[in-house]
Amino acid sequence: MERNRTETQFPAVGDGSGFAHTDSFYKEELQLALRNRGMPLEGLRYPITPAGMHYLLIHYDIPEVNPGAWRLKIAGRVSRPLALALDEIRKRPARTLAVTLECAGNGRALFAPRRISQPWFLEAVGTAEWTGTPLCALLEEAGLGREVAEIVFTGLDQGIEGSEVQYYQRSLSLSEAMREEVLLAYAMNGEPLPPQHGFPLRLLVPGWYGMTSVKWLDRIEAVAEPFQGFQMLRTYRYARSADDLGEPVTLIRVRALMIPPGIPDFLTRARVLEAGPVTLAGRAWAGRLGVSRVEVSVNAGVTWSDAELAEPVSAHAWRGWSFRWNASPGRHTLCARATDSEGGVQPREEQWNFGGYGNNMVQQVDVIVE
Ligand SMILES: Nc1nc2c(c(=O)[nH]1)N[C@H]1C(S)=C(S)[C@@H](COP(=O)(O)O)O[C@H]1N2
Ligand SMILES: [Mo]
Repeated sequence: MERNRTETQFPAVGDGSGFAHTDSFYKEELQLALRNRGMPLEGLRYPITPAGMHYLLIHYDIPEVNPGAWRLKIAGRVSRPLALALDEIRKRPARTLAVTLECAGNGRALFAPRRISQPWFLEAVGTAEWTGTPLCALLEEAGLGREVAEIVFTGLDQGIEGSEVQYYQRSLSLSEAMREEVLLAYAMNGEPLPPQHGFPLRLLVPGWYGMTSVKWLDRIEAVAEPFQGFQMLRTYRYARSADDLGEPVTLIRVRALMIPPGIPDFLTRARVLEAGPVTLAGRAWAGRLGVSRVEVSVNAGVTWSDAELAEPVSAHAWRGWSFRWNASPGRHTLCARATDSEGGVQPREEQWNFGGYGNNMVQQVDVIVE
């Protein structure tokens, strides 16, 4: 498609407000949820999430790529534009990093009202070992102009959002793009990237919410002005309303999640466990910061006790926590909350915003002890 706007009106979902006010989900939300799976929370057991269990978020379609013909273009305000084949990228210095990735919309479906979009509860997270070559060295080789302010990353996947026909595009400031941990990744958990995770090459920006890590890279451009594309200005903002620009969504906020204890009721997923000692466990992460503390409450947040912390899986990944609980018969609401290394703590109440981003309020797990 040559045009970049469409006049086509697509049918409204729900009452047309863009929000849902009940616990009933629309078929459009189910359709997105089936395409973009989450990590079952028992997957928190694994320090490195098996690739088939890692969450997925794909705005449009997974693009078809012919790896032989594919080239990564590095262009814009550079003195030596590059077009690199996958083999050439794989021959460059490689780094493998364990990185916890979380979608900025994780927790969106828990907001009231909820934005009609990808309806995550808490499962849009995972940690993989990504192998790739550092972006900074490639940019240096291309020779950045002194006027360069940002680097723009464009994917091969095309779709329509807000009437704009677009390729998925995000930018980073030059200083963020030049950080040593930013990778152009071609492998996940030691295997070539699966199509759904960005084959043949994706950006990986540790510490940032997932939208920054552009998949199916087509080109990287150095620009002199802040990039004002749809995915920068019209979405991924902490805004109060459609007219409010708000602040950009950037780094991952502190969060702890719990492996649901006991056994589930098939349909409702309600948890049932036996009275007596039980180890509650999970993982916690804080984007670029470390996690300094995890606390557990077994009485819906009335009182809190410190959990034990395991070493982080890597400098860019989650760390395990565990807590011994002597479960007494009855109904209990379990909570875990993390504090980051700067003292930031997860809120108990939702911090509502228009797009449904960054909802790191404390998780509650209802259990029935028999
Ligand atoms: N090209 C492209 N890159 C993309 C996306 C996309 O739709 N297209 N989704 C982004 C979002 S919102 C997230 S959360 C992460 C998800 O990465 P994963 O599917 O590998 O977990 O990819 C990001 N990169
Ligand atoms: Mo996302």
